Amino acid sequence: MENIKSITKEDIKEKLLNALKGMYAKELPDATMNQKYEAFSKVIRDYISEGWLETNKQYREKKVKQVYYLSMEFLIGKLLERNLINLGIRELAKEALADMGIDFGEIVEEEPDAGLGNGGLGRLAACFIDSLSSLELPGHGCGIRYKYGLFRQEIKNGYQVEVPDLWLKERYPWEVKKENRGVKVRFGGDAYVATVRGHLKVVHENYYTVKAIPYDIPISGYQNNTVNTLRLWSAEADTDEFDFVNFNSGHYMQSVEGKYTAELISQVLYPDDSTENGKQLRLKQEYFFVSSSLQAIFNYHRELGIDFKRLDDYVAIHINDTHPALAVAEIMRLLIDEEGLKWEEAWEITQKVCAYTNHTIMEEALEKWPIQMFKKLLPRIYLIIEEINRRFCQEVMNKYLNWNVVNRMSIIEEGLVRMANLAIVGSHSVNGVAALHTEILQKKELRDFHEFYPGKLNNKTNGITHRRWLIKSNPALSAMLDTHIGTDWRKDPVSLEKLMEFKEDHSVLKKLAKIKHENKVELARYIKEKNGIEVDPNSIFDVQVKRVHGYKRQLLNCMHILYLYKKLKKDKDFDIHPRTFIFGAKAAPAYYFAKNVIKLINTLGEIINNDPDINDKLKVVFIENYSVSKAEKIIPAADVSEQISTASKEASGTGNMKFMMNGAVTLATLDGANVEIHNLVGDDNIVLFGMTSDEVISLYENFQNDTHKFIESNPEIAELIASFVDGSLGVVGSEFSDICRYLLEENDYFFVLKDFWAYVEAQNKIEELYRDRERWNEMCLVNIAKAGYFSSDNTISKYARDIWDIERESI
Ligand code: B1H
Repeated sequence: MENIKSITKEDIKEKLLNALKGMYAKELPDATMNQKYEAFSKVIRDYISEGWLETNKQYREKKVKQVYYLSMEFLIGKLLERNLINLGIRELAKEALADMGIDFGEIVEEEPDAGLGNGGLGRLAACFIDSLSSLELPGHGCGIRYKYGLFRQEIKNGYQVEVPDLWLKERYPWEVKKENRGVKVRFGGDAYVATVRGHLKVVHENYYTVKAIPYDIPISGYQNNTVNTLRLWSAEADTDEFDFVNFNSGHYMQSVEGKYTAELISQVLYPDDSTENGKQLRLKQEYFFVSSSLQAIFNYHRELGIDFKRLDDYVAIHINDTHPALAVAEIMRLLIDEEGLKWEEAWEITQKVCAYTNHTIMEEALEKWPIQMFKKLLPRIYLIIEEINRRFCQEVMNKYLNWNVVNRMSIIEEGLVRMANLAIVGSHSVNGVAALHTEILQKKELRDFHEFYPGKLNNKTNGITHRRWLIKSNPALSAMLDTHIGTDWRKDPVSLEKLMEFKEDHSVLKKLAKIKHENKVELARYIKEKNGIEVDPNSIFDVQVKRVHGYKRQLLNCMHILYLYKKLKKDKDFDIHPRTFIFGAKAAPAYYFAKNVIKLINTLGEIINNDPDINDKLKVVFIENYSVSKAEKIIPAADVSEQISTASKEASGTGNMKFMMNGAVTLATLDGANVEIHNLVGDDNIVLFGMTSDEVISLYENFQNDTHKFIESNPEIAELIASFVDGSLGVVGSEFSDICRYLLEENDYFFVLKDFWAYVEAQNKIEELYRDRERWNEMCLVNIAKAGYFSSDNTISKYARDIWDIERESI
């Protein structure tokens, strides 16, 4: 890599001018902003390229063990500024651009957000590959190059409208197409065991193939020379196969159709978060990227001449949720059909190579595929899974002599292939994503497996990269930290703890408050520009940004806002510190309840923001199209972090960690990683409320339909619910029918009402704490100081040591 320190301003300027000439035959004054962005990114990519070559060379020459993180989602966001930071030239680049009359902010804004994920799961994958490179660990991401990422959200008349995300409309400067590294993926046909020249052999015939073309994105490390790869696969028609036949026989339309059918596979990301979709195309996507990734990995290692019986010395495969669980069967296929290994040998290696992360206990997220669909699409893989299952069930039967247990654990059951069971059986490690989540898996959801495979089920609490979520998104706080605790935290975020020394230092606390205030001013300016709403930076910025879901309970937040509003209107003596409630959230397009919640938030905003009686004490703001880049603007400006899921339902959460790192106070249930935040900061620096996960779980165990009774004995709550339908929110009564159905007919499945008063009380506590500003600032400081524990560097070090067995390799 170009020595980080030898890059000069003059060099950047000269290269940028040359790039503009080379790419567009343009001089600077004639270039559009997008051309400047693309040319500039190309210059930066070139700086990274040498490290990329060198990294690949060393990995190859030394045959180091590498991990491949298989994930349907990589929510990477923008890359330009991240790469500048990693090269150590953010300031230099700013100056170079300024010299040329280019505004840095504008150029950065030109980059599309690569929104190749839904939420936490996809963003976690992005943080993990970031950490792998910064820790100099040999590890790469493998995923799908969706032509359309997660839909863009527009709010029209308070409703969510989905618009396609054309992120590849212009050239994407960070990717490199590797045409020659393409592979073919087989679908359909017939698979059976036959005797060929006296030997039993598996035959797979009459299949069709789809071409998989990799696009590689360099993932640079923080001020080191490591550059790993994010490889995203794109589907293309295999023109060698049917196109020409059809063309020649005059079946022009059919051949074109074939092309579109093939390309459909990598066309669009399914927009469901924590819900399984069950469509055949989704299964096709899963096999497509699993097979192409593994074929490429096998090709690479075949070229290296390794002994496949020792594959686990060279390769670790990580299965991110069940979506890539087919990897288990695909590795078996490659080892047996292609490398000629025996079943037992292949199985031992497969288990050693694979590891799986579970991200949710929500029943509706569990992937189960109907056998008929599965068999038809992936006949060879189905045969393998049948055999894995036959052997596995035999083992379980031998141990327990009990069919009930076998049925519970079987991979194939009731006409369905259960992907979680496949992933668990085929892996040597299964991990949950927060201590509480893992405990629930061990005690409940995966209890049988925990007993059958002692030690396999372990915890790895999620993390976030402090490089994006602090260094990049909060430069003022970063600079202040440098001044007071030195710069060690940049490479070793746990040393943010040094800040604790200043817990009672009045001037440091004041500085923190000033930075927060400035970030709030900036967000207020943005809100004014985008929403046309005037918000006061002196009000409490109370933020809930995440996907909308019943269990995340945006409805609880809304009901509290409505409660405050009504109280302010009714009771002239009731006073509160001014509060700005900020939401950002996308709803899955077919999730009607969630869409109803978005309309409710916007309706509340419409009424409250324009009510002169309220006198600016309350504001409600919905930020359109929540994304990684929006999060980077919003989170540094938050005072209160809303983490209010029904206890036991949020596996971990990662937004909670980002807010903490930026000095917001968490208002939370004891769910997911909130439990660990609480343990770190102590009772005094977090505000907790609501039922515990044990209470929630036991309520579910004998679920009572007692919502109506509850409402009857709570007139204030009855009044709130009534206002959804009585026209007092300025909309017709049927407008919130999905919400009313949820509360009244579905018996408030996520216990919004049962936790309501506890939440009101917790919000009062927030208010009280905020009034004592010195005390509040102290809480902010403690949160920042303790946030290093949640750095994804910390998490990834544990994966590397305990699961993957990979080592640091300095380039
Ligand atoms: C999480 C998902 C998820 N858990 C299915 N499960 C999907 C499931 O497209 N699908 O089919 C997409 C996403 N996502 C989240 O993972 C958890 O809810 C969070 O609590 C957790 O922090 C995050 C990362 O572990």
